[in-house]
Amino acid sequence: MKAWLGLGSNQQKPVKQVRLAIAGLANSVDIEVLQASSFYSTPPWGDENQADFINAVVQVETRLKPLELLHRIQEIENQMGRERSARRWGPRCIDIDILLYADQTIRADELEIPHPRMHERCFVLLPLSELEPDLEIPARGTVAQSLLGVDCAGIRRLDNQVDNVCDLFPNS
Ligand code: A4P
Ligand code: MG
Repeated sequence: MKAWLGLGSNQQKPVKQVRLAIAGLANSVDIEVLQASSFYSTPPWGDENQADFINAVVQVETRLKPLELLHRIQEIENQMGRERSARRWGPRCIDIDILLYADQTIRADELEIPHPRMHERCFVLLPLSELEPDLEIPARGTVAQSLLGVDCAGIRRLDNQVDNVCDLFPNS
């Protein structure tokens, strides 16, 4: 199955954290990273009293079922030292969210797909549109259509992007 994941960090050298998370995904059994977006510097959404984020999205191919994929990305977050605080939408060294999983819609406490806030976040839609603007978000229309309705002020694409996922793994 193909899935789209969103990555975000605003602590402990965020560019490095996002690169490490992509490497962690690519090195994970049963997950293949197919493509990675540029990295974007983005103003904090939801809780504005914190540092800017680095955000990116990746497309993966996986045989893991949705909940198995969620648990795997949580393992990667934990290995990277993610500490969960009670502060909603607060600072984090790494956050990996499942945005889309094939064309599935899942509404459970532990896992909601599509990610319930993805269609209102430029920091998700802009990197997604770079890779697949015509991608359908179930019940929301395409990524490009959703992007027209969101505020992208202050978002900046970085130059030191991951042009080629293989650059991260020169020996593999
Ligand atoms: N969960 C449910 N659905 C999903 C899904 N599709 N993917 C549950 C991943 N997790 C999902 O997540 C809390 C719980 O959500 C998990 O236990 C899982 O069962 P978490 O990663 O522990 O906590 P969180 O990420 O802080 O929670 P939340 O409310 O999902 O935060 P968001 O919505 O991810 O927002 N501003 C900018 N510019 N860039 C950002 O990346 N990120 C956030 C976090 C806020 N503002 C931001 C950014
Ligand atoms: Mg999360």
